[in-house]
Amino acid sequence: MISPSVMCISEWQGAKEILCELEKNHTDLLHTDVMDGAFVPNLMLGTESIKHLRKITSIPLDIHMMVEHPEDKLSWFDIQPGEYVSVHVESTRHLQKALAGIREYGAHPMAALNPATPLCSLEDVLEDVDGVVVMTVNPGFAGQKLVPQTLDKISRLRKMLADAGMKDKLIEVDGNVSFVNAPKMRRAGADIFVCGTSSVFGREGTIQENIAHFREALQNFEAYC
Ligand code: S6P
Ligand code: MG
Repeated sequence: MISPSVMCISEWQGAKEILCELEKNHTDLLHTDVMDGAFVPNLMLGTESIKHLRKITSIPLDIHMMVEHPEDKLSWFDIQPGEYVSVHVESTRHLQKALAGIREYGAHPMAALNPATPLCSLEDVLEDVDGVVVMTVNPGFAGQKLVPQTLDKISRLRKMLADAGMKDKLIEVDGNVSFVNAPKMRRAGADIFVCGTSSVFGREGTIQENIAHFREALQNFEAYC
């Protein structure tokens, strides 16, 4: 699945057309970053913007909550069945409660990990998630460089899930998922790819061309690695 990142749509005036273009190109999800200025050093997409987004696009949201104490804030977002919602392991002392709360809305609970957070922190919530978001940059900003050791982390997570008999759990990758890095992430076992300034919203090529190029690189990942 591909999940273009809303924060990388720079032209707000043309945002609706860009969203239509993403729909026409069968985008699976719309990655929607929420930042509170505390968990990460940035502020982004508030509750009203997210409600508005749902009115202007039919693409299911993939909400990435980079906020402190997300369990107290889930009710602010009008979470819809079928949406993906990720909360950070580092952001709460009540991770299981936050994940169970997301499930109650009929959404897909996802646990997100910063680059430095070890995989063992997930061991006791694997049954509560539909997938894991591996941050491949430190969260907060678009346009950053891959933290290289996260590629191996994706492979280790894929093995950890297989060993636990949970092959169906999804791995989402977020951060510098470029035309060069995405095939390596696919080979390592990733399933959902957040597309930002490194790919779909890169300066060269139209959205249509970039999505086609990106899908081709994922389908034939071995040739691109
Ligand atoms: C970053 C945020 C991401 C970015 C995305 C940008 O904290 O969570 O979802 O929007 O990583 O993509 P790129 O290709 O510019 O790194
Ligand atoms: Mg994100």
